[in-house]
Amino acid sequence: MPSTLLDELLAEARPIWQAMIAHPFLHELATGTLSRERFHFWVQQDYRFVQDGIRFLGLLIARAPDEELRRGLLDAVVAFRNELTIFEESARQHALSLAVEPTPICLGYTSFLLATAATGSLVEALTVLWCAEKAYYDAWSAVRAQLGLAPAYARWIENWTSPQFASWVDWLGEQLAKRATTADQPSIRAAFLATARYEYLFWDMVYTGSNWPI
Ligand code: MP5
Repeated sequence: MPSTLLDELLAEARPIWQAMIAHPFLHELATGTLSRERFHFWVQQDYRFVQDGIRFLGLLIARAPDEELRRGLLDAVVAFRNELTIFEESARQHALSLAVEPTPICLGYTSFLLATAATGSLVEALTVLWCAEKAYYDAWSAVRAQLGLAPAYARWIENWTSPQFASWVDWLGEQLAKRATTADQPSIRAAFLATARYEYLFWDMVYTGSNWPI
């Protein structure tokens, strides 16, 4: 597999990526005009996402064939665990309940992640993880470029734009690129596109308040 795999995936998903970065939720966040209600909805739903992200990593660690991959993913579990604390502290500060049901889109996305980790190939699972992390790195980097480390959002911005997070995303991309074969390519592309679409949908869901109709 050529080392351009990652570039090709990003190029194919570019329209989705651009729509994601330009989404009104991120635009309003970056310009300081996002309503508190919308931001709190993101806090509640993303907390659910990260909780399932830990289960996803657990499945992937169990399937990882070597120590290098297991240890890298184990470090990520610790980082995800620390993220839960950021969500919990923010929720406490704003008297916000985190005991909410996942919306259809949140549940769809996390179910897709867990199903891929349980029944997809190892490289498919690495693809969805790399895509989700890269999407957050790019989305929050765009926010940071406009807003800097504004106090209201500093912990989130710092979390997903730090040099450590950037290194983790790069490491993950390298793991994917070196393990993928040419035969894996169609399933990798499908997994990447589905994940990119879910990333767009997640921002859209928290912006519009999309939830179960009944
Ligand atoms: C991430 C996230 C990044 N928190 N939420 C969504 C919808 N996509 C990606 O994952 P992590 O575990 O917070 O680094």
